[in-house]
Amino acid sequence: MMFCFQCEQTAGGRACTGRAGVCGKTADVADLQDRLTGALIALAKSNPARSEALDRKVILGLFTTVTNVNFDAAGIERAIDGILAESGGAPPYDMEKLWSAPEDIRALKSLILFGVRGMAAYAYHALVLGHADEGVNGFLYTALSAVGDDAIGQEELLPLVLGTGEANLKCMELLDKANTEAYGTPEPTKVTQEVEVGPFIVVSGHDLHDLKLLLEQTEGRGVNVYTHGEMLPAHAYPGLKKYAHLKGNFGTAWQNQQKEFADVPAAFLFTTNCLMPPKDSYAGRVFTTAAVGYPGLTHIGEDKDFWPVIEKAIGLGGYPSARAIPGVNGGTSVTTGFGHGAVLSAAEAVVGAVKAGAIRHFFLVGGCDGARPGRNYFTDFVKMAPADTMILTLACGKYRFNDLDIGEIGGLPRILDMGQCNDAYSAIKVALALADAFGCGVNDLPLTLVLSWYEQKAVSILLTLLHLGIKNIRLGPSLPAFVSPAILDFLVANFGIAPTTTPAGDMKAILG
Ligand code: FSO
Ligand code: SF4
Repeated sequence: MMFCFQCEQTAGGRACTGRAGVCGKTADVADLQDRLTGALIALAKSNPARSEALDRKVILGLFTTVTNVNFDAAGIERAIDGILAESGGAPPYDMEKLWSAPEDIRALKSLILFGVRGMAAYAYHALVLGHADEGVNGFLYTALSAVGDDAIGQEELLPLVLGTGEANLKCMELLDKANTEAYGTPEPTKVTQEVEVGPFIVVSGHDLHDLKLLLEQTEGRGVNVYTHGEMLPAHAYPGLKKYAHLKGNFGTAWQNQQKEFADVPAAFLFTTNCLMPPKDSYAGRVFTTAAVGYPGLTHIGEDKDFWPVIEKAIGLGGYPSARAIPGVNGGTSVTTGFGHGAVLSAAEAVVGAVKAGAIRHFFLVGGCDGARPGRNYFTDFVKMAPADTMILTLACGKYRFNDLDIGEIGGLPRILDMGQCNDAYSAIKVALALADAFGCGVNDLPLTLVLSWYEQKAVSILLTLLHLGIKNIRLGPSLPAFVSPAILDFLVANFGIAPTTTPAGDMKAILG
């Protein structure tokens, strides 16, 4: 029987244990993902001779087990064989030992394991752009060894939990460097949600390198490219927006894909999560690459020859007339590109606006979106935010409100989209710079973090925020099932983490 409780939509708020998880992962695939994790742990414990190639395998192995990435048993089996071949004959660690460990040990090890799974996704995106960090990669082995250490105690695990956050900060910084060195500093950019006539490809996920390769391969072929989900911030990078056939953004957040992709005469490419089991009505048009996999879908391999995707788009032909695919609030355009480069270049004006009382408070309302009805909280919260407050946002949770026009303060839109989830790094940089400008600590700023979480990248980011000592984060729509009551008490006592309640109640508590 499967056991998985790594994401926010886990069954009954406890664990997915039946024949399949809420995400559609079958028990067989869950077992294989456990076996892959067990093989990675055995490898880490065997003190292997590290190499770039081995680090890459470990990074990809961890990334493969993130929610909504890989549902393909055959592909996961190959990954297991690849890891076992490196671990000197050591058998995979039995993950049952982790799932049945005392609940506080299990909670701490889960925070570490899920945190490094999320971090590995970022390490992978940096790696394909030629950037790696020994501190980051080395930590993956340290973390895996600790998860597989049956004698380790809470005192040793706690620093590793915060250490995961520290390593992830380095990793997000690395990815920020990789992205900006490759494609330039993001600039504020208005993105249409209207699709033009003619063949088109919709690219989802976080991997800018895959998008760039696809843009090169589609150039001059009469095939337009649209971003989806977490790929939206790509429009802000000079090195990507220069492609005239990168036209706009299609649809909203990941959980709406089964509805939004039906009957669309286009090809879809998933470079990362969040892939949902495709419906028959459009499965023949969905392609995967890198760590993503689903049985029956065409996978674009390491050669990154996207011709099957392009050919499919040409065959489907696109819409016969232009069509708007509005956001969840009916808006037909969104703005992105307010990373640390853009925001810090306006820092003087922002600091001045705070001092003059034009900006009373900043909210970072960001994180993942998901299917739970309670996630309306985040739309309502932003709608309710007073006119003298700014909303910083990032990741796919922003689709709850990024098509709203809630005005400007001092020439800056009140909603500033900082980018993908990994661009939490930008938010951290901005917060540290503001604290510097005001001569105070980050916790003394007029800034509150209201975070939505779904999968393991959000776990890694949360741990980074805790590592930085950021307090009083509000987390929703529900708290992680893998955090035991005692560990939650610890987080509340030391970091003031609070579950979201109601938008009005939280707003009142924050602004007084
Ligand atoms: Fe969303 Fe999915 Fe970026 Fe996540 S598309 S939920 S935290 O993968 O990674 O925000
Ligand atoms: Fe359940 Fe989430 Fe695990 Fe999928 S990833 S099996 S939904 S806990």
